[in-house]
Amino acid sequence: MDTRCLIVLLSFLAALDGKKFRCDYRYFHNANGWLKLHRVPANWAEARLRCHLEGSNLASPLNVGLKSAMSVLIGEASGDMTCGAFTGIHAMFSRGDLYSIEGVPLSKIPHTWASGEPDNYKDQESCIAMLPDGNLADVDCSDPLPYICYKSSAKTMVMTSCGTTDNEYAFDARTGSCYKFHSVPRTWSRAYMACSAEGGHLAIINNDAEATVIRELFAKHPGGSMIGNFWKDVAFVGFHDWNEHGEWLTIHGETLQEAGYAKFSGGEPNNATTGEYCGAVYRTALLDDLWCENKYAFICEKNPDSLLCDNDL
Ligand SMILES: *[C@@H]1O[C@H](CO)[C@@H](O)[C@H](O)[C@H]1NC(C)=O
Ligand SMILES: [Ca+2]
Ligand SMILES: [Ca+2]
Ligand SMILES: [Ca+2]
Repeated sequence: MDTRCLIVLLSFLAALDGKKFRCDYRYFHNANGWLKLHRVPANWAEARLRCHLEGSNLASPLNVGLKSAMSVLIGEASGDMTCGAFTGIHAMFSRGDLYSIEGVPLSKIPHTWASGEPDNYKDQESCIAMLPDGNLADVDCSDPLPYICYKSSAKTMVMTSCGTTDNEYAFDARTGSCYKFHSVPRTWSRAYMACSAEGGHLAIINNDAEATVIRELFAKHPGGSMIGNFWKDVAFVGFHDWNEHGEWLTIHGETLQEAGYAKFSGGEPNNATTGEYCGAVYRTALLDDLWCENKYAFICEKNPDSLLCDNDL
């Protein structure tokens, strides 16, 4: 094989690598995995959760390869990133005990501090940011910063027909959508975030066939299969009163009638407890209003193609 063929072959393999996890992540050989820069600043806890929900970890410069990949991303975004980006290094569990998300202690992470750091300013700095020059600083976990998520390529992943490596999404030919039942309960807003991070959205029931799909999903998740002290006969889905109490619209802005399914359960919506402004379904797939801040199971829906980014088409 001549060199030109080899280069073509290698770049082809690199392109495949780049698609094995998700197209919004970029593969870095020296980091042995995929990274994604989140430019919209978030506090550390939100950043950790979003990476987790995307199937990755808030990135830390665990080795020189990861550090250089993170520096590339921070460098490309510099200008809006003079304060750097959050790393996964934190002391959330015990002040002063700094570990990466993966549990690697700071003493085992090669690092240099920016001048004057760490200073634990006002005794309020329990998270570690990486500056554009690669040096670290301790910062306030509640101040929003951009951040980077990392997915190691150590485990092989399979891209399913749902356009994701998350094999909990299952395609249903009756609707042409993929569905995932989340049995880890979350508030409605966190449920929305989880579906969005997975490349989907809280399920929108568009017809009776889809209501049947939802009923069958529930049947596969009997109450006894879910861990925790929450009501197991309801799940959040994609409609809301958009804070105009009284009118229900889907998260895509349609009335329930326009969306194609507006069957509330008998007596619902009843605006019980402290006011119920978030959309849910019973096991029957009949609709219910629920208190947004309570935690319940939820159902995500995903277009099988929706994680294809523009540059893949
Ligand atoms: C729902 O209940 C809350 C609390 O009781 C009340 O303040 C609110 O006006 C009710 N909303 C509607 C649309 O009935
Ligand atoms: Ca500091
Ligand atoms: Ca739908
Ligand atoms: Ca209700």
